[in-house]
Amino acid sequence: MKLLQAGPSPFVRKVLVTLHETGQYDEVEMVEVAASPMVPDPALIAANPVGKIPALVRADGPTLYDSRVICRYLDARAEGGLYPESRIWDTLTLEATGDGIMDAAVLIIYEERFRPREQVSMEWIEGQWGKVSRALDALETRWMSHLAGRLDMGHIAVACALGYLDFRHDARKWRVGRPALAAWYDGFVKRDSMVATDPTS
Ligand SMILES: N[C@@H](CCC(=O)N[C@@H](CS)C(=O)NCC(=O)O)C(=O)O
Repeated sequence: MKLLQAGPSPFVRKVLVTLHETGQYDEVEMVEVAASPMVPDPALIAANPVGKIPALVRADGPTLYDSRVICRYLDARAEGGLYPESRIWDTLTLEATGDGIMDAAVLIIYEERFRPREQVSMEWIEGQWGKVSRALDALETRWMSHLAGRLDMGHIAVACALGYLDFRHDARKWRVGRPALAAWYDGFVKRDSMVATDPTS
């Protein structure tokens, strides 16, 4: 299998953490591509018409794209138990919450990176941060008992989202007012899979 990926993408990190947690990391070759909404990499578009990473090229089937699809496939392949049937809807909703934080956090970076300075909208950026902030509050108030439980894909998505906030939006200080989530993350980030995929190292 080949994983089309680039730099510190939190969506790619979800896949990498899943590969580590399910013991499949050595079965995947990493292929660096350029993920840009303005000038998409031809190699990436050939694999994923939407032009986004991650994409997983398989020898025995069509290419998979979108981290949710890839992670679920990898988990099924290794029987990793990251999508437990007994709490599947909670797990998927928590994964969507982590992904939603990533989407908004990445779009803030894109607004600043890809738009001419005079077109950058602070209102739009703050709207995106509002999504991040509300999702973090929901994690703090409603999801801590789930996060304290056995590892599933919800944990991985939330941890990758928080790691991305540390990496790109440190100045926003997401930990302030969210002590339970901060304590959970400070423990989770010590897992081997998180250490091995740390975007700052
Ligand atoms: N829902 C997708 C989101 C992936 C995504 O947004 N990837 C970004 C990099 S972090 C990307 O490829 N952006 C290029 C673009 O928007 O054209 C997933 O879960 O894989």
